Amino acid sequence: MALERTLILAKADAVVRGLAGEILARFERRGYTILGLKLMHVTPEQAKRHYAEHEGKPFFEGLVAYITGSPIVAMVIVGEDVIEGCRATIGATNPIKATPGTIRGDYGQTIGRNLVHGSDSAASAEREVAIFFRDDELFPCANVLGDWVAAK
Ligand code: D4T
Repeated sequence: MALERTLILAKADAVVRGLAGEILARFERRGYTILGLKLMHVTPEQAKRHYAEHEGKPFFEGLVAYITGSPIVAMVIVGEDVIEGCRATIGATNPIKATPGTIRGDYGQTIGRNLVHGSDSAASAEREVAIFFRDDELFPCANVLGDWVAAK
């Protein structure tokens, strides 16, 4: 077990459909701690940094347009093995393959509108948190066990 943090995005389609609260609630109910939370407009520069690994792929331009086209809700969440836990709650990338009970399995139809992002490794999480949050936008707080969780 490791105390980790992860970047979660309730993407534009989730916010437009009024599902940002439902998505946040799923992580809260697992007992994870919210360290940062904001509604924001993603710039093309932030989107390209975030999805750098997909640059050049056929879906890249559409992905950038989708995440910059309407506000998203970004969150930093902390917990024991939170990266794997959040990805399990989110479900498979393609909603049609996602298990019912997961966010994508319950609310998604297509891979191009899959509602939510979750970091896939500790290294990705650190890189991605820095794209979306300044240090002073993260708030240390007590977790479910009463332990103090630092912002870094
Ligand atoms: P994110 O990054 O949004 O949490 O998704 P995943 O980690 O589950 O999946 P990913 O990085 O492989 O894909 C990023 C993003 O690109 C969209 N996508 C992906 C797409 O529109 N068409 C595709 O063929 C693929 C592979 C969906 C998620």
